[in-house]
Amino acid sequence: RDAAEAPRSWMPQAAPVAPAGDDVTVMRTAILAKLAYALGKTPATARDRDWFVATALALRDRAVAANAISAGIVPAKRVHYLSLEFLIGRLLSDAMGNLGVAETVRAALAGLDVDLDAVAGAEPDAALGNGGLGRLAACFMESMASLAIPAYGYGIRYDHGLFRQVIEDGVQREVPETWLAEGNPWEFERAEATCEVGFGGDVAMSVQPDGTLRRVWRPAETVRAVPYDTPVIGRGAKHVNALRLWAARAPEAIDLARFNAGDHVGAVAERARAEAISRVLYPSDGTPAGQELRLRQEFFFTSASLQDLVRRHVAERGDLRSLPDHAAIQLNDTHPAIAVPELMRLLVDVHGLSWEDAWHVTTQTLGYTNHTLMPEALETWPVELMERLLPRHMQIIYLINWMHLEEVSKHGSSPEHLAEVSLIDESHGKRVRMGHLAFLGARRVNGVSALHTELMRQTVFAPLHALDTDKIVNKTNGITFRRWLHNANPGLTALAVEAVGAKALDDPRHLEGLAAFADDASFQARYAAVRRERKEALARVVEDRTGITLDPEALFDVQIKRIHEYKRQLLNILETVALYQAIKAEPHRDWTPRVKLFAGKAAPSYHQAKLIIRLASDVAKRVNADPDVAGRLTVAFVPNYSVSLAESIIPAADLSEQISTAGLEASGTGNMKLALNGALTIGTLDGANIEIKDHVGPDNIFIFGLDAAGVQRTQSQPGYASRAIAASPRLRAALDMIAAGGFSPGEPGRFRPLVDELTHGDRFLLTADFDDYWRAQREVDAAWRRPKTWWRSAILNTARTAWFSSDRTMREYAEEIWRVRVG
Ligand code: 4GP
Repeated sequence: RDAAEAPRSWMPQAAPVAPAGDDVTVMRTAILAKLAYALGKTPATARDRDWFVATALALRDRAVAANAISAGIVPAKRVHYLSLEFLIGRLLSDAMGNLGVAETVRAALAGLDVDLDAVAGAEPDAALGNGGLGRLAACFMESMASLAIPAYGYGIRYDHGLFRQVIEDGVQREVPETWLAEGNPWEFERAEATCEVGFGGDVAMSVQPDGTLRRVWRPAETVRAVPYDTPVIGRGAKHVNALRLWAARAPEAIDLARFNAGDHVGAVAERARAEAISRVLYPSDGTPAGQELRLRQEFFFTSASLQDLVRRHVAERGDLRSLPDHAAIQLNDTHPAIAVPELMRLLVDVHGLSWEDAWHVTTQTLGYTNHTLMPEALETWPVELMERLLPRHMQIIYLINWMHLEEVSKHGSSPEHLAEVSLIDESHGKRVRMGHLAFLGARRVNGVSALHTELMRQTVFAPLHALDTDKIVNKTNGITFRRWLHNANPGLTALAVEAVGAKALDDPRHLEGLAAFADDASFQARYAAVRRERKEALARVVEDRTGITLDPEALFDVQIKRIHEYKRQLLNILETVALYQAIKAEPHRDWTPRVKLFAGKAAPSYHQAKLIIRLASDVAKRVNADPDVAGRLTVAFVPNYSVSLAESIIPAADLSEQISTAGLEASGTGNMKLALNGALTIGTLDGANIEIKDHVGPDNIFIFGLDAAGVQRTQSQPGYASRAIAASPRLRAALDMIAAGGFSPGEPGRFRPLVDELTHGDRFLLTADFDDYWRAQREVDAAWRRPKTWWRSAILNTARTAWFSSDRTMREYAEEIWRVRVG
């Protein structure tokens, strides 16, 4: 195990949640019983991992007990959140926090001479997601449980989550991640609820007893979907939901005849093919899939989830026509968009509803959330592949499309318009537009920030929006404060509770009361002390992982997220190089000491992104070794970014880099986590940054660069990059140094592809924004030198970001999209 992820002395000792009067002895006995009877171990033979499993099992019992109260009661309406990704991280502190037993568990273990932090460090991260979209799903699950919204999360139980990132000489290497290697104590296998999912084959007609004809899909291949349920415990354990993840299994574990004939490998070939579906999380993030396996994954979990909820509805209510009254189904991006024809198939072909009734049920039940407008990330599937893998679904899609185009042409429509709104894109081979399909099948379609939603209306979905202007709504993202403040930053939470009362734990709007302390010198000092302690802890982690020593006195400037050109880590690195050159030129000036931290994974096949990681590492190597800048500038790329690493970086950050090209970051959620923990944002007017600025106030955020309209204007004027470079000696010098091998003396041409992209094209407008970014960074330097105003701004960030709680987001979905009761 990675030592850097281990013991975190901060965990629950300062936890704000009062011990629930829970008897330490009872807890200790429960843990010891699990250790003995579920693991077959004694305290003398138990490793940290064993203690973790025993503790998790003891807590799971309590979740089950809490759930027993609501189990058996059929709720009026349930939410079903379908997501190919759930980026959960560790669950132990969530479970302890929401069960209200953090102190009890710590004391129970301490009495056995066991350190809770070491035990917590033994839990692997459940990294069943790539980035923002998957982490959002995890925050939503936690908030729904805390708000007592009855819900199922549905996804895939990948054997291997997001790859482990190893950095060797600056180069990212992907190593398989093995979170299930020693089992998973949180989950229950529910083999009895297994579903069968088909692929391929053909479509036949069958005569029903009443003489009517029905189409029947006869799949050539069947895969079994076995559900595993993880309890999702809400705050105070008043409500528990389930995250139901499907594992793929072959109908026959082995071909015995083949095995006995001596073909030992061939005998399990079918099984390997079936189980490949839940083997690995698709490691890409925003690059075109184009892989049959990906489509198999999408259909696999969507079909199993729909079968599951349809079966439950029939058992509880009988008639499927009432499905929209009792079930809402949310499609997290287009990955489950195949739900539209699959639900139609289940309703019409399997349950005998009329097409009209089925379409009504479908379009009243489904909702669709879009997370990106980048053309390369909008899913389309070749018609040929769909026809081969899902022949009945392709027929249904054609029928939906035919009816839709008939309707559109009633109002007179040009062929160009019809081509735009069609479910089939015929511009380069025939492909199914999954975004269009989800749009037509959903009652509401939502964007994830105000700007993003507006851009959905104006760009990608403009022609469809014009046909139904009520359909697109905005639901600005949120984050769960219980993980990202209460558990990740207990020191700050304790300080806030002391200042404004424990009610802030239940309703973050009470954090606004902190604004009254923003100018209070002693409060500022305590707020700064909490930060200082987190920075020291982070410095230990970074030293451990990279060997780089950080000075906790310096300003900690962090950019932590997936590595992507549009997120512009390269802009940050260029500024770092320019700053390095400036310090070298005037080493005796009074520079503001800065630590630049980068962390994030690149998609394995995304070469430019991997080169950006390499540049960050090479710049770090040279800068950190140069005595002229020592104590003024330190750079580190921290490997293997994860939810757990985020939990230690975020409370330690002074400055949050949110510098995407305006119009391209749909929302961002790291921006919210960092602002909540009191880091000041340096950012563009993009995604939720705009709303963060509105909440914290323009004096407490550093905004720079082109806005979305400015980006569009600039992009329409070819040659902007060369003009910008010509106009900025500082940018030129930085680029020249990189291009001349200043950071790669052994291989001067190493970063040529990055420099070339900027000088010929610069799709993401780094050159256009560079000078203003430099200006804003120097403003940051100056602000850091005025501690009173800096801490004032930091406190105001914590006080004014309550609106970004995912509880608020979930309430809005519940009211306007799902029409389901909260609590
Ligand atoms: C991300 C967006 O890039 C990010 O802006 C947003 O905050 C997040 O979804 C949640 O809505 N998209 C993805 C993806 O992670 O895979 O498209």
